Amino acid sequence: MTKNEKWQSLDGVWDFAFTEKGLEELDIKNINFDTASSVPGCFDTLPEYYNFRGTGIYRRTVVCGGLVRLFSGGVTLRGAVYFDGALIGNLEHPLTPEEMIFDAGERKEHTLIIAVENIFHEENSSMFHQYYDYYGFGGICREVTLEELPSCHMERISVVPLSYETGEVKVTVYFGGLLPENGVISIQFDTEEKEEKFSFSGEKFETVRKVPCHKVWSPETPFMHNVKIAIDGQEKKISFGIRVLSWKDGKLSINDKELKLIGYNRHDSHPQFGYAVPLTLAASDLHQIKSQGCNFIRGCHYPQSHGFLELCDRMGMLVWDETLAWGNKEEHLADPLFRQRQKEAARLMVRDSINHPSVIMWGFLNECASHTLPGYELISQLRQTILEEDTSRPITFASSRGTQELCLDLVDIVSYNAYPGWYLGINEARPFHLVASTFDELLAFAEEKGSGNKPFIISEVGCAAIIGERNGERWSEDYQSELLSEVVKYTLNNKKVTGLAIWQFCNSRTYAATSGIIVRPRALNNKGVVDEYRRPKLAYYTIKNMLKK
Ligand code: ADA
Repeated sequence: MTKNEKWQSLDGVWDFAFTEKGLEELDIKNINFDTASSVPGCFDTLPEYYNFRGTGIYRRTVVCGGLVRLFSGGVTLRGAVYFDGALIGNLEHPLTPEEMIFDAGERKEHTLIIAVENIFHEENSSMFHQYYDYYGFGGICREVTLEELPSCHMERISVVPLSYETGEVKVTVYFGGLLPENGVISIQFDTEEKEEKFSFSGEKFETVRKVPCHKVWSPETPFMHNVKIAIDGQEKKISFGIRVLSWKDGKLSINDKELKLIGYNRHDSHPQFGYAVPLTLAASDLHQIKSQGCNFIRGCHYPQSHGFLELCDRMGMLVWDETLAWGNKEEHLADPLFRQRQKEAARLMVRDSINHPSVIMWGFLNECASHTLPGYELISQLRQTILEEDTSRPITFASSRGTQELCLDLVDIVSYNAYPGWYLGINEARPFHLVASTFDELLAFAEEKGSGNKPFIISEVGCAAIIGERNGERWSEDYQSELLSEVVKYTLNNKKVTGLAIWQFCNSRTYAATSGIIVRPRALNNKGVVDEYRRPKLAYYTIKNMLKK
């Protein structure tokens, strides 16, 4: 992350207005900003707008001039940005980091408006459908920053570790604006006194450097290095870790040491904050997870925030980062605009998170129709898109298609969501024996399809428990605890299973289903091992005891 005198955080108090109109119907010059709100924040967690659907309009002034980069860490569900009343661009990738570079004109006080709509659109191209099993909160959920840029500027930097033994890293700097024929770039690692200078031209500068006195990043030793990179008029400081991932012979390794991943799916969700989870709460979640002996988080089902990933980097937590989606159907996967947006979202996510050592795999399209031809096509396009940006991490997605799955040849890690003991075995009182048979069958299927040599992750498994219910039946804490202890035992005892992401860490807001046998009491997905306020259920302690042995 870059912080210098040209850079400003726009987080804080903004003027606010709400309207039931959609983004396209706004008359932006005639908005009555009658109240204030916070950025980041989800407006529909506030009492006046609780559960409302419409557009939240945020306004503030900002002093800047010349070429500027506006960065948004993520809005939901879609947004539009206005500068001095003129539309600058749209934010069409929910909860995904996006930026806009534009000319702000004279350096003075300007008016910035970000309007975000939480109205559902049900066309096939829509990125956020109402049926998703997570609530469609509306707001500017993550940070907003602004940087004034020189005419030739660094657009982004990636630092990819090449060897944990020698400390070699590949530094790539991408430039934008007016490209000089003979620019000078300087690179300085950590507290080194000397900076190295190089000349550059064109859009990209690439060099392999050996980091002086390097220390290796691992979950046990999460050591972070820094590099300061400067060109005329601009300086950026990037944090990175030196660790190398490999995936072969059914194993996923970090620095040649085999990993066993155990942890959770985690929604960035809280009843009072929606997706705008404060950093303190994210830190507290991670401490709770870590204190159980877990080392893995699947960031479901959207890219993770800067703050969260920074915490994971520093705490040695390993992360699966994925794009926003949920159970997308064949007709979505075949839609050209949906495809385009998914590919853009994957590119934005990878570019934004590439320097975080905690991110150890890329994912997309949770539980899509991956048993269909359109699914196969889009998954191969997404794989290609990610490989264009990063080849240092394995690619996966969570399949719910069991032995109908068509896309195992397109992933580096086979990942399956399955719910033995909950959705499977619904007519049995204690179907815990289904845990082993379900995952044994999926492992055998992967083998049969020629993907038996790929690491295998149980990317979701779990069951709901209402806090305080202790009658041993479904929906009780004891039932959840017994089921999850079977799952953890199976994972720990099975060499073929590389990882487990239990569904889920905390209860998360969704909708109360109106039909079907399995409903969502209190409009929450109640499968957390802690509830929505992070109060531990029995399973939390059971897992802790098993892992800490
Ligand atoms: C799916 C899905 C999760 C959640 C879960 C459940 O596997 O990927 O987001 O909805 O089911 O609780 O049923």
